[in-house]
Amino acid sequence: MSAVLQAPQPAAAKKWTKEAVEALFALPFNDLLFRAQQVHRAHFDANAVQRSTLLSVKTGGCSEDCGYCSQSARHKTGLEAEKLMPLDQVVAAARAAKDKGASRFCMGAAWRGPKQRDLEEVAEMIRAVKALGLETCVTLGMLKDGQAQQLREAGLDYYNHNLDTAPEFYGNVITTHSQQDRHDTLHKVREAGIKVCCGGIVGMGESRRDRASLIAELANLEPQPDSVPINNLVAIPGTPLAGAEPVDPFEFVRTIACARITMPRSFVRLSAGRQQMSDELQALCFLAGANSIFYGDKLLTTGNPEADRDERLFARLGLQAI
Ligand code: SAM
Ligand code: DTB
Ligand code: SF4
Repeated sequence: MSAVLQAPQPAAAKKWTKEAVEALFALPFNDLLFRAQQVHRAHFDANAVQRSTLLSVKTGGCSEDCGYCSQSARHKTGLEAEKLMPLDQVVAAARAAKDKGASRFCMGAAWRGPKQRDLEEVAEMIRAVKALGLETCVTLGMLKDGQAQQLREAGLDYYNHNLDTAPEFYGNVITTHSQQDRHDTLHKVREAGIKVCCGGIVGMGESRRDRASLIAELANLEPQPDSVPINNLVAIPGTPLAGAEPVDPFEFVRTIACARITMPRSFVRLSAGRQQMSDELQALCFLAGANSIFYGDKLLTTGNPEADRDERLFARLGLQAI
């Protein structure tokens, strides 16, 4: 019998164990991709890719010590900290993103969490972006009681808050907050009726077992996240992870495939690190079930492929933007 048919299924309680995800990772590459395509096609148009544009509305000077991040005040990355961006600049960037064909606009702030005053300004941004006819997403760090509700009232569609890595590996990368803190914020977001965007990073020196454990954690969130960004580490000089060994590109594709199989109805986003990828590698990621990208020439502080390059790639692959 082919390994495809023997591939593991979630346990009866519909919980994914890290062992079951590890067994997916261990499948022959072609079998894993075939299985991911089957799942993908059962739930999505296989040729449609959603596009979100990112804007850093508050850059740098963050109190947290996340080992991958250019924006931590604890790392000497040469990044200049900026104040919260004025509303008119945010609206101009959102309008440009819409004109280029993005469907969602995601605003990121380098905070441990927002202060009440900040939150009110961000709520204004959400209202204004929403009025342009874009879906809205923000990523502001940890939320206190009542803050998610305020964001929802402003019309927020998605909140991005990543689990980032396996629970067992989290303390190797971040010490100023715990992964449980992240779960607590995700709970508040869900309770407020906001859709959850939650994923992680590959290539921080974690093992395959850790990657399987991250995917199992994400897949066991109830309900599963609406969007799952899978970031390939962008190694930033001056951060503790500047010298991290890049992950084998096929291992990255496997991670996407495992996310697709375990989270069949979620949008899986091929996220940071795309600028360093060939068109062929990106095509493999789409084949593995990625159906969302960050679109526009900048992520938060690092580069992303130019929109024109993505347009050409979509045309060559016959992909439609949604
Ligand atoms: N401060 C907020 C937080 O931590 O949730 C929001 C911004 S933070 C930059 C959002 C996410 O970007 C992180 O959780 C991480 O997954 C991703 N990220 C940050 N720097 C990265 C890098 N150098 N390479 C890949 N992903 C990165
Ligand atoms: C996510 O998972 N990836 C995005 C978004 N959510 C906010 C951020 C990627 C940041 C990459 C490094 C940088 O540009 O600073
Ligand atoms: Fe701050 Fe977020 Fe960067 Fe961590 S990932 S240092 S919380 S901006």
